[in-house]
Amino acid sequence: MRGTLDVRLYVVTEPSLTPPPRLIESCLAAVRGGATLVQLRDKQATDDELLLRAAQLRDVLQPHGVPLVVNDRLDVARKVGIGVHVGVHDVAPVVAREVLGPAAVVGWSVEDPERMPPEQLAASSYLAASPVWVTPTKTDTAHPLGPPGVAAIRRATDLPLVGIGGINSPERAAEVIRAGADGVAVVSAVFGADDPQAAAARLRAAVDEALRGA
Ligand code: TZP
Ligand code: MG
Repeated sequence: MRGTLDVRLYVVTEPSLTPPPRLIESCLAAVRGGATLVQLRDKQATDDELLLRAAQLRDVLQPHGVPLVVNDRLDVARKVGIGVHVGVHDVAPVVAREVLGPAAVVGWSVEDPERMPPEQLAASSYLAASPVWVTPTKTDTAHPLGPPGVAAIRRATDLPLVGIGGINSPERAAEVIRAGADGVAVVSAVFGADDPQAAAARLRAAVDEALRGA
């Protein structure tokens, strides 16, 4: 594994699949199944709701040693003392790094291996190749990178790298790892499953096996 951050199984919340009453329990189930990193992604919550959920999740994940990042919201990350994940249309990693300091987790979505300025890479803790495949979970994505796009990003950087988008089976998870990623980021494959813990465990096993073969 490259870097020190464990990105083997990265779960991303989605309000329609992890509604607030079940948010904490869903994330803990994913962690019991082997999730190593959690992103709170909720574009509907009010500021107060997001702050509260972020603080609650931070507290329940902390004993498991699983870091929490919040999608987009640098202000929330700063107030709650967690990391942030930014995309191409959000604040740049250098800005997030400046605000959150050297120890924070700053994740960056990359849609094009040709557009990864060195200063943004230097400010990032990990990269998410986005999307690997078309996904119904997020339709306003860039053109899918496919495993070859993941491989191109891998060639350009040693940062911890995950694929995201359409990773809906252990087979696809293994394909992303074989392309050079260190882990996979998923929404529906875990949180859309009847048994999120078991689904996470199956994905994690596929990732671990593919990493052993990498
Ligand atoms: N960013 C790029 S694709 C995506 C996000 C948040 C959604 C991934 O969802 P799923 O269900 O794992 O395909
Ligand atoms: Mg974003």
